[in-house]
Amino acid sequence: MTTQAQDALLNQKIDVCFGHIDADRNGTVDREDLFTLGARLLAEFGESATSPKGTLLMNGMVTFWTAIASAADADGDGRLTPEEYRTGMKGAFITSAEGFSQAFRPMLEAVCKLLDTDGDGEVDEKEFQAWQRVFRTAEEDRAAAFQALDADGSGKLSVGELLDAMHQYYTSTDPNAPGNVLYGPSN
Ligand SMILES: [Ca+2]
Ligand SMILES: [Ca+2]
Ligand SMILES: [Ca+2]
Repeated sequence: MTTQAQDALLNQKIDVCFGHIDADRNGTVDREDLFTLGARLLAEFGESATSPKGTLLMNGMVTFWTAIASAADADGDGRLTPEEYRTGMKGAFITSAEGFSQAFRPMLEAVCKLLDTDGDGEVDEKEFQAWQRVFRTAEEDRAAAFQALDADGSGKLSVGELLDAMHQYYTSTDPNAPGNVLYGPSN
């Protein structure tokens, strides 16, 4: 059960995520939107969709989409309204730790592999910023988010730290969860 304040926090964060996916900005999200986002991410990092990293990302997106659509596409039209998207995120991933680890985490891991261009297990600020630019996060928010998450000021985030922040962002109902600032302090 979530309180009204927890639900409001979740809705606010889920709506930001909806904005990331609604590539054509027509107010609903569908598979094509998600693939467009994936293609933009791959282009930003110079990967093809058929490379190992590209395949991992696109497969992760298919799994994610299948799970959220089956939880939320009430009218079966293949599109999710913001309201359906909230329902889907909560039903498929937030109230189900198993759903998160099976159908959401693989996509997030694929994103991290893409960002960690040299494969040393760390993401630097330039890579972090490039990813956030694809998500249309405002420049000042991108910089603030990186600083907040890079707690030891090393200029890098480990993939583990980034995955923890993502997990908190997408699922935590705690207003003080550090990962809430992933897409900017205003969220
Ligand atoms: Ca759309
Ligand atoms: Ca629908
Ligand atoms: Ca790296």
